[in-house]
Amino acid sequence: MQETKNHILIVEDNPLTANQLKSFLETVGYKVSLCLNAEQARNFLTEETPDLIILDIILPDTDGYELCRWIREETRLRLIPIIFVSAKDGLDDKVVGLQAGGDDYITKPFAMEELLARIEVILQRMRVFHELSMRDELTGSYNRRYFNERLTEEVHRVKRYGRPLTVAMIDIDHFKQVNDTYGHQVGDFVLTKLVEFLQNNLRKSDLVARFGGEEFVVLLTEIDADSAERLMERIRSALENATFIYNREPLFEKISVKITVSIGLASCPKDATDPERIISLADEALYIAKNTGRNRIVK
Ligand code: GH3
Ligand code: MG
Ligand code: MG
Ligand code: MG
Ligand code: MG
Repeated sequence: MQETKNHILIVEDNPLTANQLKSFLETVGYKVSLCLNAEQARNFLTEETPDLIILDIILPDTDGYELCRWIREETRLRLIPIIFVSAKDGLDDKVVGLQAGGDDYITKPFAMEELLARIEVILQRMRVFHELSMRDELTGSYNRRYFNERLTEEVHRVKRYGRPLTVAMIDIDHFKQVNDTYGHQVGDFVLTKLVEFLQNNLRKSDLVARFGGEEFVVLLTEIDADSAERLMERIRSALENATFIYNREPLFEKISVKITVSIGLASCPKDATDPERIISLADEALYIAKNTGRNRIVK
């Protein structure tokens, strides 16, 4: 069914309703957490980021509307789908719920099947949304936003477990000439091929992202500066010897393109332990690589 179990938070003060719902959702494969009031839910949400929240409105402390508004104001939580489940069945109640930021509203008593169907529609849409929001459209690599998120997480891991990471900033040399010589379409093709090349020559755990234009960044986990330099040097040299062949329609004329790249490296914790600082050090190293002849690595 689900690849990784989706995590649903139920906020419901009636223990009987709450537990029925919980065991039903667990039976169909969800991981379920339960909070019996708004205060508990707030505490839970400062630690955890569930995939969806089922929210009762009448709670012993703050009401569900208020909790929903609070969730919508928290950056990390604001996109979590919220389904109100309430005995309040007035038109006004529903409108207020949706205006507070609820994605859906279902009245008690309800059929479990209906709630489940609504949950699945929303989660399916969220999966598509997440997939799109982390990818670069042209190359299919991760995008800069996703890279930044992951770098922050990985830096925490470095601090916790002490295993280093290295960031490689990669910029294609004289890429403008590729566009000028062969046209933008071939340029786009080369960008896509470069991503493929990097992914094929890196470890599965390494993350390739498009940082902007013809600049890419690789997040190399559990690897220090020296090993990362050896790894990236192999890639730099393999790329220097590779030829990308574009079949230009309609005659499928073969266009051979060769590129080189300049690479700047920065490692955590050796060079810096702040994500932004790591990126700017890699960028500075890249700048030096560019100014000392290109087609080289600087760390
Ligand atoms: P350098 O060695 O100094 O990096 O030279 P360069 O020509 O690679 O660098 P410059 O910054 O002068 O030019 C980058 C070029 O990359 C210009 C821009 O049109 C091209 N570019 C950026 N994004 C895309 C894209 O999505 N598709 C294509 N085809 N070209 C792109
Ligand atoms: Mg209640
Ligand atoms: Mg360039
Ligand atoms: Mg550039
Ligand atoms: Mg730059």
